[in-house]
Amino acid sequence: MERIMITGALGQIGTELVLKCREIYGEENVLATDIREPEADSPIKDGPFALLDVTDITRMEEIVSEFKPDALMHMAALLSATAEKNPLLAWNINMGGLVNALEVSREYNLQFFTPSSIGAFGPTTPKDKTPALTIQRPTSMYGVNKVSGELLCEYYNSKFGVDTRSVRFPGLISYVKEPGGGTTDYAVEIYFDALRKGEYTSFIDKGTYMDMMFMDDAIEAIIKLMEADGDKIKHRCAYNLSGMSFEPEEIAESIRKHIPDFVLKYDVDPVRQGIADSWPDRIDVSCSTDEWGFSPQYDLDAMTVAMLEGIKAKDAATQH
Ligand code: AKB
Repeated sequence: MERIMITGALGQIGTELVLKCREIYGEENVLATDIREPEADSPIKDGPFALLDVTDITRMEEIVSEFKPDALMHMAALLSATAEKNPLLAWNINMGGLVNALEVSREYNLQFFTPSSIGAFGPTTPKDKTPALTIQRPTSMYGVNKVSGELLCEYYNSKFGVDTRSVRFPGLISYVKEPGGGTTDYAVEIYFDALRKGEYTSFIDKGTYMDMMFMDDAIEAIIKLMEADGDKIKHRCAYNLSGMSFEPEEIAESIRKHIPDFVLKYDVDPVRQGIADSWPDRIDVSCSTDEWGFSPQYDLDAMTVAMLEGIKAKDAATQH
């Protein structure tokens, strides 16, 4: 990769991906695109930016032919809870955007990355040590989009030779840009509320295990997978990724090592709880470790330290 275009650049993953890629490949070589303008103080403004609605293929082609990237990272998508509230919109954005991005990659010979998710699994998938190749019968619209997307990436690789690469992300935990509309978002909100209010009300119930990962590990993984030799990439649909698995009481315990009086309460949202219950408890990442060297650095306690320090620094910066 030398010149990269990123869609959904103002989202939770996109923001940190753009900043890291600019650090590695040079500011002028990473084009951020999104459906809205960056805010006045956004660091994304320090490098090239273009407005792009990913359902508009003509505009996408225009941008690609001007910027001349050699890689496209397609991050624009609605997350699980939002998709469940508006399934048709989710289909149009998640599938319409993806097929446009794949078409443009085929036409301009771009290396391609897009994330899948643990949402691509469903209630009939093995819940523990879920293998990379297994039953995928999701019951949410987001899951339907993700399985279809995985198959579409595999198809563009085998049919047209597009160098497609993808991972199934677990819940991603970060403080730079907060997520929106996901089932795993409770595990981000809990850190912000722990520091700012000393308590948090979780919409996900006690005892619900889901895979999670700290954002730094997620960004490292994307870059490592994209830079890996093509002949090591045996799976063109998506690789399982995870840094840890926990339930709400365990993250609360980790927070109490730093904020002893932290209080965790529950007000369970049936929609998001239903989605969480249909996902695996703990997936197996050995395929990613063995084939292209995936090696996450953060466990729950290390992530808690990084999150609390990061949010404190962010809050201090906005107070000055
Ligand atoms: C969501 O909760 O929708 C996402 C995901 C796991 O894909 N964070």
